[in-house]
Amino acid sequence: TQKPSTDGSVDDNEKGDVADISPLVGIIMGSDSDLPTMRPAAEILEQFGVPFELTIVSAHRTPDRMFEYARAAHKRGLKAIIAGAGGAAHLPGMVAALTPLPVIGVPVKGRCLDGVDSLHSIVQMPRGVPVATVAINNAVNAALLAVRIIGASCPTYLDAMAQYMDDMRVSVEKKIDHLGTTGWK
Ligand code: RP5
Repeated sequence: TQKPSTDGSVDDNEKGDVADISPLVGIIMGSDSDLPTMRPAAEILEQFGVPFELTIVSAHRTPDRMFEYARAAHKRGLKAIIAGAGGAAHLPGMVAALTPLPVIGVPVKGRCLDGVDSLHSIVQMPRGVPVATVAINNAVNAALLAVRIIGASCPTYLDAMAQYMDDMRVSVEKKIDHLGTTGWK
């Protein structure tokens, strides 16, 4: 496996260097038109040093590929799948039906209906087949959740998440200091 870049291509400089790193997270999406929305997930995983792969798998246009991908995912060593889709967004739910891995769904906002169609398609799963659904277009949270899932059994990623949370607190506190307060603490 070569380290994928955030646009799904492989950087020539990376070839050979990281050939043995197996991806822990799979980022899949229904169409290349989802890439601008899903790319931030890849950026977060890069930031945390989580090996990942990124590709297009469409529930409707490439159903056989979806079956193959989802059925093999855990055997290839993936620990979580982030699936983004828009409109009649069946990809996350169908993948969750086919894999025992945790699936995180990202509702992608399409050209109509403000992404509520995608949200409802992904979040309204039947009992027994969970998809952890994040907010519309919030691929960042999908990746952070994937890091937490992996971190539950890997102290390196757990510590990195604790650090991320602390950095976030500090950055908000700086803004509070900058803004000042009016009558409260
Ligand atoms: C879904 O249909 C994709 O996930 C995408 O969000 C939406 C539109 O796809 P394109 O027509 O832009 O390829 O399957």
